[in-house]
Amino acid sequence: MLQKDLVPPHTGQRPAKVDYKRIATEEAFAPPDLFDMYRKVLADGKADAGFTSLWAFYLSSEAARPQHIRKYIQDLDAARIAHMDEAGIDVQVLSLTSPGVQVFDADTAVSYARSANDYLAEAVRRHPARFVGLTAIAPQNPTEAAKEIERGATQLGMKGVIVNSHTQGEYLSDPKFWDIFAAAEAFDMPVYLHPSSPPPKMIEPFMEAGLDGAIYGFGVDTGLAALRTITAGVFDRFPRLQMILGHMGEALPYWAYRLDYMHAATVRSQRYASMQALQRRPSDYLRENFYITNSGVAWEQAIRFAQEFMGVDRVMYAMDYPYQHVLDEVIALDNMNMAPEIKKAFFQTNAERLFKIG
Ligand code: 1DF
Ligand code: MN
Repeated sequence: MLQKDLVPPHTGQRPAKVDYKRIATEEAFAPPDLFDMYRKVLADGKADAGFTSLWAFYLSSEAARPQHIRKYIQDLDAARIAHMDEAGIDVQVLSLTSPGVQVFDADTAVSYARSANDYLAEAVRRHPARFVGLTAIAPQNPTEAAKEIERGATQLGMKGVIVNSHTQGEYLSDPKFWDIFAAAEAFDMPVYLHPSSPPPKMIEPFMEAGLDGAIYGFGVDTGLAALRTITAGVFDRFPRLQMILGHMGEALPYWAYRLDYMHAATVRSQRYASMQALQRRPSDYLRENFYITNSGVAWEQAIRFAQEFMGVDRVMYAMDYPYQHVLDEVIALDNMNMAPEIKKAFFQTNAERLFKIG
């Protein structure tokens, strides 16, 4: 059936009580000093165009949405939990907001990641039934990032790792970063590959059209970052590694046929030294080494396609609070035409299994 209005209309209604838990898996927070540090990076003129476009806006705009985000992203207590209760969100899987520490110099990034992780772990200790934490890392120092993954897993009770698409123009497909994947695999920590703005070499045509942010640039850069890990052979080297992509897999499920066809053709014709044969097809890695969430996309047709392609065990719910805090989206997802056990897998049990919750 043709769906006319993709974005649900505002009804002012609250989600109903349901017989599954709603676990939201891509929910952002910012410690109290993060914005001061971001302001300093902006003032120093050191940040790239993507960071500057994003955070100069969110830190200074007086429009309603950025004000809402500034206010609630810093709360890890009553205000956030009141919003969760109102939206019927039982659990938030929390991560340091994008681009986290990846905009800082290496030493600052390493030390700030530690303190942000300590801060998050405290919040999870205060609200153990409501919050789950992911470990933020500084790819600028892969050795320290690997140690922080271990500390998160063994001392802080973290359930995964958060990292954003690129680090000052460098992608995790570069083997110099692979200690990060080794640690994530060894400690059984899924890696949420979250968007950030495209890097300087890529951003100009996005910026001139106003498309660098969450509307499109985020997804393009993050899909690219994920695809690069596949084609670089990360999952041949770390076959048990699991990664998570938001925003319906940053469109990669829709690309899967083309990726398989063109990867095979390119390898056969030996066109690029950087594109070598893999043990499996690109789509196999997507289906065996990735989970995806619907963050920012409360769209049944897209979710059903993803479930068909990925399997119903690999598609999870996310709200993207506070960036996309829309109760009508929760209602729309509750009302998806889907077998009850599949809806429960989407909202609850897939996240429980992957993040070892409860
Ligand atoms: C936005 C969207 C910003 C997402 C985010 O972090 C973010 C946005 C700075 O709308 O500008 O995580 N998102 O994941 O869609
Ligand atoms: Mn997000």
